[in-house]
Amino acid sequence: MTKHDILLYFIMGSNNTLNNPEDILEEAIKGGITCFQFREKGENALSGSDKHSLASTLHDICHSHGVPFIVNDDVDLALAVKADGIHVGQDDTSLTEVKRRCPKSMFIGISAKTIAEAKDAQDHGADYLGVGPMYSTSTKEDAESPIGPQAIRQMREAGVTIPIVGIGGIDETNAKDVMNAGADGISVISAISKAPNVTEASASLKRRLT
Ligand code: 3NM
Repeated sequence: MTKHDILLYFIMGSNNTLNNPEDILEEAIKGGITCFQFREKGENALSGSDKHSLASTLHDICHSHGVPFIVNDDVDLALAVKADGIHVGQDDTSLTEVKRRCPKSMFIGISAKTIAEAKDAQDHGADYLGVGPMYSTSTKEDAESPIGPQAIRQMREAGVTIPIVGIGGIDETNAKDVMNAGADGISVISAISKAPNVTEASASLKRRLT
């Protein structure tokens, strides 16, 4: 995994859109997303074979376009569909356990909110960090209060060198501020999944990043 892969990191589960998730993913890929995370969580989230089946379909779409496919917080599913990566939160399966269970080729991302969490993840071999919420978000039901782009700046100053993607409430108006603070990319759900024109929203976000 390179820093380029997380430049425009799109996350979606079936409940983040009123449309067909396959179509949304295809349109987002056309707009230039560089990475995709399947995050099936919250109200009306799929489980069991329905979750597995959607993961496989979205994985196939990603693969046919050379876009890395990452599974959120479900090691069994990530292994079953041979995902390119797995993302875990601080309260999910520990990094040590994820590393023990997953092949070395599978990259591992972890959410970090504080310098201590970021350094700990770096020391334990995380491949990238998701830092947030940058701004207030209504997409994640249990999101904490925003920490702002300065949290990324402070992590960089404290010696965190692994790739960082900012997350939470990011849109066209604030994406550049997150990058300027030291992020290698931005991670979004609603700015893409709920956009009236998904391809144009993705392309437009990407233009703000470089
Ligand atoms: N994780 P949107 S915020 C999935 O702070 C997620 O770790 C967050 O959705 C964190 O782009 C968040 O619609 C929701 O704000 C991101």
